[in-house]
Amino acid sequence: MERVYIGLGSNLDEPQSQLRSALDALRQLPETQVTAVSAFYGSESLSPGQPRYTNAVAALETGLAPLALLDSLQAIEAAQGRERKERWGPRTLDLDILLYGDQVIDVPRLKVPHYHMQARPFVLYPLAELVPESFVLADQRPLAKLLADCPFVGLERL
Ligand code: PH2
Ligand code: MG
Ligand code: MG
Repeated sequence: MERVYIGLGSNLDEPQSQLRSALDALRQLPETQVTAVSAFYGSESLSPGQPRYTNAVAALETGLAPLALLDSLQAIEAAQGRERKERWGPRTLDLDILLYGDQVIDVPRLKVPHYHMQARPFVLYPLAELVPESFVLADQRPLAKLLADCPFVGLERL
């Protein structure tokens, strides 16, 4: 079993309900337990002119291999009406693998740790609720330094 952190995001069709449905779907995955869920946070989209996002992070213990987990997450996104028309388009549901144990994964379909997660307050602050005090990112920055480098700006704890 590996400890995995999933970033959840939605900015279409009742985002908070989308996140709650996605958490239920994660709880149904084989070989998987959802061990913790952060608070929900609201923020402006990084892409101007889009609806506000709701984001959260979930901690999982899973026996699914990284690409099997990715397949499962994409199936949940599709089941909740995710349409992939444009990169960074508005979406009913986005499920991103942020961390998969301490593995570094770099294949065309999947890059872990998730790109730029340390620069996005809507990922870092919910993640910080769940990781142990001793957490360090691959670049060796401890959590306190990561948070200091990424101020809690524009985030609303819901
Ligand atoms: N996700 C994006 C683009 N912009 N903005 C916010 N606030 N939250 C997101 O999850 C987000 C975004 C692409 O994945
Ligand atoms: Mg994303
Ligand atoms: Mg994604």
